[in-house]
Amino acid sequence: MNNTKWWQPAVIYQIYPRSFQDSDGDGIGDLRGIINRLDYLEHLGITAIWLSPVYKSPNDDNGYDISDYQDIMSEFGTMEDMEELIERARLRNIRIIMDLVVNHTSDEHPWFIEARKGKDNPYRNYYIWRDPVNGGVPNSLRSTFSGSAWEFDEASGQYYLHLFSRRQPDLNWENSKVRQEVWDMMNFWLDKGVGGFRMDVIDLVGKIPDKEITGNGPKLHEYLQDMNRETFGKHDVLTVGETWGATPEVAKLYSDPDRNELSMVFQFEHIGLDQQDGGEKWDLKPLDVRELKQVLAKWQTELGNAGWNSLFWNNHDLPRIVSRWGDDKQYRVQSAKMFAILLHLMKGTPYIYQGEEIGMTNYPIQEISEAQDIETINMYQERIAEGYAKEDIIYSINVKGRDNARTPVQWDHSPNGGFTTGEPWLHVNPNYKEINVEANLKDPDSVFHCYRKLIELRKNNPIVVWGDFELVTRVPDQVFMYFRRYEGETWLVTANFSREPITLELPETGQAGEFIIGNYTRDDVDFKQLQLQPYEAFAVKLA
Ligand code: TEU
Repeated sequence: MNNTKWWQPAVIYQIYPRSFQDSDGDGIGDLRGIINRLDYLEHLGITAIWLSPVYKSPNDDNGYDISDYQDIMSEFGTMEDMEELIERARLRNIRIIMDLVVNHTSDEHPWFIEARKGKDNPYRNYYIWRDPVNGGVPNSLRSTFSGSAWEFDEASGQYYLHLFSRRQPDLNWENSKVRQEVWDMMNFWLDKGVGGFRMDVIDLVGKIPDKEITGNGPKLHEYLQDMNRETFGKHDVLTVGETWGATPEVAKLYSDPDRNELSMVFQFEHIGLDQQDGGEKWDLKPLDVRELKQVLAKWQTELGNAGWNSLFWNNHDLPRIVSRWGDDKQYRVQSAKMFAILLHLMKGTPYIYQGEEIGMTNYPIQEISEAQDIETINMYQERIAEGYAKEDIIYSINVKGRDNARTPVQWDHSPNGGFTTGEPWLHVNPNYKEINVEANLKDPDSVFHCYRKLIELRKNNPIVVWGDFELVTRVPDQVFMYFRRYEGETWLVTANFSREPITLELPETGQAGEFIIGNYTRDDVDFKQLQLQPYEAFAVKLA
């Protein structure tokens, strides 16, 4: 393919710096820690790192509340460290993708400090202010982190909008000065040689608060086309938008190359499948594998050539997939590999979230005092006030809470899993003695080696990058099976989503050829009588 972009055959690794590797014993991960682990990431084989925010921040939302876009959080290091990371990664052909958080700033950003000085301040219009309505909030917009999205400012008698924490005031994108500030800041980072941007809640920047429109506002795509032209369009970078409400139709608007917006978006349709209709993420229902198959297959086929998928199970906001939809006890290793094989042989760019590649699990809490995450803590307080039972809230937190993904990376069996010599900012999962990088590296059958092999398969087989996808529908509900086809070659990928063995009869599939990868040792693949073990997954070429 002539028009291949570097990010199409790529695999991206997400680092949540606070929890990755501490180098100075303060209990908080840092840039030096990442630099020290580049060998490991190169060994895994990844193409780029998506770095969650490292900018200056008071950490109300762990760096997603930025007080200076052109400076580094002091706990993480200095701008020199950042430049060193970019350069040392580049020497290994690893690019650094920055997190672009421009829906909002911190309330400690100088723009907001100025803005709240009064209605006449030149920065006032950088944010969204409204007069009270009937002595109360302007309207019923809610914050993702519970409560009203409007916060009253005593001094001026007006409310400001915050779709997240009250310490994350929303920027006013209708103000062209704000957009220019964002472009300038992006160019500052592009000039430093970054490999692109992951764009935090980018679908919100076209909001019309007065009409209670937040996602997919009318000017959203115009803004993104401007952004592309004014900033990264001149560079060979990856841009991925975080777009919670995207459908395939909407995703094409962002990622159709002819429209000059983004490389791809994160879609979250599969992520909502264990959430009750009309409820919040905390209102749980069991996963129906049939729905998962239908949703992922739809995304695989509907983007066509006017878009590009990103593939992920995990990020810093989501529970660990092996605990969520797999079995993190008896079949932890098998189910972790099953999710890897199933996703990494699909079409799109896969994202691995730190620790996923060694099969890290959720870590349940007993008391809310053990939680660190603002979303979790605010929701707990709100639901307690509304009369929910404490046990039920804690249960939901253990299933869905964001701290699950944020416990420190488990490097070895030394105290704190080798993450820090100090007191870790968030509890280390006590299973670190068994589940850690060192043990994974030693064991050729580990989850790590499965991920490593999958990354290599993608690099060496165009069918993984470009092949057409077809879901196999004549299989039991718990079996996820698909074909990839490219230039006369066909691969079949299959996964058993249950703890029970399943026998399949698929004589029409023909003869199996070369075995590509699997999470069990098998002698052969016989489609007339195919016995799948609990959580078994494999890929095989058709003869
Ligand atoms: O997340 C957007 C977002 O909507 C999340 O808060 C999400 O709804 C929730 O966590 C699902 O569990 C992005 C970042 O990924 C998140 O870490 C930030 O807290 C948020 O934006 C605000 O910047």
